[in-house]
Amino acid sequence: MTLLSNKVALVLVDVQYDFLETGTLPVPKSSEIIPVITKLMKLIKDNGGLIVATQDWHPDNHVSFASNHKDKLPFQSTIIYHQGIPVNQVLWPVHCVQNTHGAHIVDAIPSELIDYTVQKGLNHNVDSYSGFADNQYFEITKLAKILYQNHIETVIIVGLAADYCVKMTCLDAIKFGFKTILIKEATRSVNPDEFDSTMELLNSKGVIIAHAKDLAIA
Ligand code: VGL
Ligand code: ZN
Repeated sequence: MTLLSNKVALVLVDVQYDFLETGTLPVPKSSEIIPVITKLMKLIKDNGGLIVATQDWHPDNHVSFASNHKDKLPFQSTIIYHQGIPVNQVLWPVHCVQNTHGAHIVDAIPSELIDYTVQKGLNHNVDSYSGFADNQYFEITKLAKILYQNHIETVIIVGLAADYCVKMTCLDAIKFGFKTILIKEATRSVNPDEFDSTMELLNSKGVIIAHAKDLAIA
């Protein structure tokens, strides 16, 4: 189906220890995607493509951590205020704290094939699900610039978690004008019940939901 060319970038979203089954914010069956991603990375590199990894990289006082709110538990929601604007925020267990093992991109991913790493979630006042921008679009990351400067036209997105950071990265990739492909076998949801509805929503917004075996070589 899809023809790979040197105008393609593979974007690895948050493939970090805290999102594995053994992490602090476990995504069910997440480790199953690692071999699929590794194979895709080799395929992309063999065809001259670019590989960019995003990395959730929070300070320990981050607003998304339930432990930083009085009387709140992980997976509850609350209203936070960012620059005076009320924002609905899901509260999470402490995860991906800067310079901890949990924030490390998993070692089974061949790091020598990653061209750029884009960190996100550094501002403690606002969460950042998308690899392109924070949740309020107050600041963008360097991801769009990296892709534009490398003349990328198509992005293939994989990683964790399908219903949060992968979803928001796909939606922003569409907004930034990229042909956007999500590989179904290379992503998993925090809430497995939301997987199918997330795929339907992304498809309705123009994201191509593809299978790893659909990727052919130009
Ligand atoms: C993520 C919740 C909080 C993700 C990151 O990578 O999907 N989810 N931080
Ligand atoms: Zn996070």
